[in-house]
Amino acid sequence: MKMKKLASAMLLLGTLATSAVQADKWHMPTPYADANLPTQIAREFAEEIKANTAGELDITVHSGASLVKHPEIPRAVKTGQVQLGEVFIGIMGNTHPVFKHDNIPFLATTFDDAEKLWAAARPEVEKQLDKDGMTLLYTVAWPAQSLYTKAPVNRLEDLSGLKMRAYSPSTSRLADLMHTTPTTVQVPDIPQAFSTGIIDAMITSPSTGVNGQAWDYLEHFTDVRAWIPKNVVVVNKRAFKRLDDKTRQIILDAAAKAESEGWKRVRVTAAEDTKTLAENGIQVAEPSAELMAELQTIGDIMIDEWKAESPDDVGAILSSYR
Ligand code: PCA
Repeated sequence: MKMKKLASAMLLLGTLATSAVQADKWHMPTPYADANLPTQIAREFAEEIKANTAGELDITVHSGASLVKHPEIPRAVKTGQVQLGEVFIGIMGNTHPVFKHDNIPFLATTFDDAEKLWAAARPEVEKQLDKDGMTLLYTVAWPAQSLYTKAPVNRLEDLSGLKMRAYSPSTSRLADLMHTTPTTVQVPDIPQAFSTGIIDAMITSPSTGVNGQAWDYLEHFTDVRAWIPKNVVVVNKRAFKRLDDKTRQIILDAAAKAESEGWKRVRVTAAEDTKTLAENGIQVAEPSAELMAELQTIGDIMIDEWKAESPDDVGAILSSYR
């Protein structure tokens, strides 16, 4: 009896001693490389938390999917294999339709509208993540998604039969509706996929084109600005709950700052990177009215399909956005 008491007292003391002395080391896998804005913001977020907790919470950012492969990041956070992580919202589109708000063509095509769409979608996204054991911390938007091809594109027919890169369930569907063949390719594999003919076209940001030196393997950028997708940073719910109030607040404050920095800086990045594409010899063109009309028709189809998947959840997002 006495021994048992002593042992548990020592155990308690041990726990207290470790939590007082040892800093918590957390791991944060992110999908994209260091040159990307979301990764830069993730590093600033981690530094801010380390500084404001006087080193008590030390988050290591593992960029470029170096610790966990991109499609596996949500599960790694959910199961507590890592404490937090970053993910492209669209890749969770098959988990629940609320995540598809992020890849719907022509729903929100300016940064102001994308911010409004996010304000409308956020409660639904938060609810769904919470059900999956994750707490939402912040998002970072990408520049608007535009069309990269080898030949000029004036109408949809010019793309017919091409192999189109897809990076989410919604973009696979989009490729189908464009009469192209969707092929899933991760960002680091884009240059090789183009040069070996695995893909002939893609829709992504000027930033991803610049990072992958798109001028080495294609000539045309048609600035359709079809949607503005986002990455989201999530923390394991239990890991977050275990922290004291003060630390939790430090994380939430750093998250709010990361999010507002993201919305501010992506506007600058978008303009700079579009300029860089042109400077390197890519033909940057405004889309023809015909192409835009055709793409918008596809956007309307995708909104209808999306609504049909989950009328209540999706309806809530659409009505509060509109
Ligand atoms: N770049 C990432 C996501 C959106 C973007 O602009 C990609 O192409 O996978």
